[in-house]
Amino acid sequence: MHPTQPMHAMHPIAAANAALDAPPMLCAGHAACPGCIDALSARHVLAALGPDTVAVIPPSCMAIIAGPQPYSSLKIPVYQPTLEASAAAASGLRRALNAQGRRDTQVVVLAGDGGTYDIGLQCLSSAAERNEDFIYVCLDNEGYMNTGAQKSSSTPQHAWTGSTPAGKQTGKKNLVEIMAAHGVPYVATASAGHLADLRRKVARARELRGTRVLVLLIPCLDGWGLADDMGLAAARLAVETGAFPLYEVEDGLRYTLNSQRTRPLADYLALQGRYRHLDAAERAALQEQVNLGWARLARRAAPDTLADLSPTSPAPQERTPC
Ligand SMILES: Cc1ncc(C[n+]2csc(CCOP(=O)(O)OP(=O)(O)O)c2C)c(N)n1
Ligand code: SF4
Ligand SMILES: [Mg+2]
Repeated sequence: MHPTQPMHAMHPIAAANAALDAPPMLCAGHAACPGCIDALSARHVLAALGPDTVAVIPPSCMAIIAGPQPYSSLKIPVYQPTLEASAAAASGLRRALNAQGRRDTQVVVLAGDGGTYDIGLQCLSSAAERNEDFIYVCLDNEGYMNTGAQKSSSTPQHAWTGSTPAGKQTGKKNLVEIMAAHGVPYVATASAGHLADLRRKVARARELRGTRVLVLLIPCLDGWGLADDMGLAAARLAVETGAFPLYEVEDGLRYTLNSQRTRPLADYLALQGRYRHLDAAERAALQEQVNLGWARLARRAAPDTLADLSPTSPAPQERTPC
């Protein structure tokens, strides 16, 4: 418990777990770091998908949380591929299920950012180009966390990691834009700090076919230097400061912004040990990056953004899910 919380207050994670409105597919007693919202996020995603789901989980915190068979914490079948092969494994599972006539069984990937932004990106890009029929959830904790917090291409600029002790020199790769540029049916960001929005997006992804991608921000208690009850608070601040805007992109074209920017980035940075070494210029530079990213997103989500597309312009290439 945080010292400022009253003793009788429910732990934020317990409160978010209590908000589950379907039977849990992820049981208690798993191996996540206490207080981490990786498990909480997966629990809500899987509950929204339901029991007729097969999971693909590459090496990551989520693989540790799922645990080895026969001691899995998940109530659904799990296939653990190599770190680079999640999207190929999901493609193959989808085709095998289709061959068995199980077209309604969902295939979901639960992968980390290292396995998505870096090591599995070629594989995910190929699957997206074929519009393979699965839901890909990136549990983005902005680093290779279960191996000791090394930087990934999702780590933001200036953040400390075990392999960037003076702060990362380059910026965070924009996975949503990369996937949206593939023209897949659905790409969205979501957060366990905004559960109703998260559940709605999983439900939306579930009703579509083809490659659907959800990016969930997972503040890593250890890797980000957070107190063990600050995971949800950090997730909410990421959204409220615009560091992690909630938005959706359909067919690579239609942008919908689902969150507002109500606080300065400094509130989010102050919570985290990984930014403790920053000077004022670096803090200002990060705020400027957020401002630019927000302005670009707001312009894409503006109602008249698609108005310029002439009805006579060539129709996008017709694609059906494999
Ligand atoms: C090709 C390859 N390189 C390195 C590893 C070792 N490894 C296992 S898990 C992992 C970290 C994965 O990071 P991420 O995907 O971000 O998941 P997280 O642990 O942060 O949840 C690494 C480097 C591996 N399994 N395969
Ligand atoms: S290493 Fe970080 S992201 Fe992984 S389970 Fe622990 S707190 Fe969560
Ligand atoms: Mg990671």
